Amino acid sequence: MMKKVVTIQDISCFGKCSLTVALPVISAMGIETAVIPTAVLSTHTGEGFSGYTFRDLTGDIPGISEHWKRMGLSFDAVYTGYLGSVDQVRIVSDFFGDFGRDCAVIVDPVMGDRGRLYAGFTDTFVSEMRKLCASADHIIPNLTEASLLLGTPYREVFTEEEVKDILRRLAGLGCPAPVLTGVSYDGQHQGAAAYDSATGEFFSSFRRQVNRQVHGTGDIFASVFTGMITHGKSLGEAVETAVGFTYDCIEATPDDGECWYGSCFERCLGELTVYASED
Ligand code: PXL
Repeated sequence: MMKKVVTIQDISCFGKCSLTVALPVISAMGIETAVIPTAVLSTHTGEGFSGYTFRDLTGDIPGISEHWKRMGLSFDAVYTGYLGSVDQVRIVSDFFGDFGRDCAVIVDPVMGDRGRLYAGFTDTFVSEMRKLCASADHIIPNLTEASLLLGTPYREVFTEEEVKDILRRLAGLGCPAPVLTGVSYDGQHQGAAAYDSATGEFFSSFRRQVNRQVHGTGDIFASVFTGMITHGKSLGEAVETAVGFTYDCIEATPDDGECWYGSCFERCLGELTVYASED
C-alpha cells in the first residue's frame, strides 16, 4: 500500500521553501502527500525579500480537519513545518489529537536561523511551540531553534558531548527521538545528530561544510527525513539520507547569485526515486 503523509506548513508562492519543497521531495520518494497550507505568502520572509504579502489560513484548518474526519481519512505520518501564529500552533495540536494518534508525528519547529528569530515570531510563539514538541515522535530543530526551545545561548560549534547533552535535553521536552541540524564539531564538517531515548543510542552524519547560506535547506532535510521515517527506515538511516541529500542540493546550487533565495534541489530529486517503489 502506498504510504500517505499530511504536511502542515505555509506556501511561499515564490522562494523554494516549505510546501514548494515538501511536496516535490516527499512525492519523489513515492509517498502520497496531502497538504494543509497554514498561510499564503508571496515570498518567504528570509533575507533578501521585503514587502511580502501574508494571508493567515488558521481559520480554515478546523473545517479541513472536520471534513477529513467525516471521510475517515488516516495518514502514516503528520509533518508540520512553518506555522504562522500562536493560535495556529494550538489548532495543530488539536489536529494531532484527531490524526496523529496511530502514526508518526514529526515537528520541525521552524522559528529562526543563525541565532535570530524569523520575522514575526515572539516569545509566546516559542513557548507554544515547545508544548507542541512534547506531542511529537521526532522534532528537527536547527541550533537556533534548539537554543530557543531550551532557553540556552546560541553557539555554532559544540563538542560531541555537548551535542549529546542538547539532544538529551530536547528529549526532556517530551519528544522521544529528537534530531538536531546544523551540527559541527570542527567548523569544517556539518551535519545532523539524533538521539533515541528508548534505546539510549545516538546517530549522526556529516559532510564537508559549505560556507554559504542556502535558504530552504532545513525544509529539504525535514522532508527527506519524514519520507524515510514514513517508509519505516531506522532513525540512523533517515538522518544519513537527509544529510546526504541536503548536501547534494547545496552543491547543486551555483554560487553566482542567480538563485540567491533557495537551492537548486530540483536537480537532485532523481536521487530520491530509489525509494519510490518501496511500498
Ligand atoms: O524555510 C523556512 C520558512 C518557511 N516558511 C516561511 C519562511 C521560512 C524561513 O524564512 O519565511 C514563510
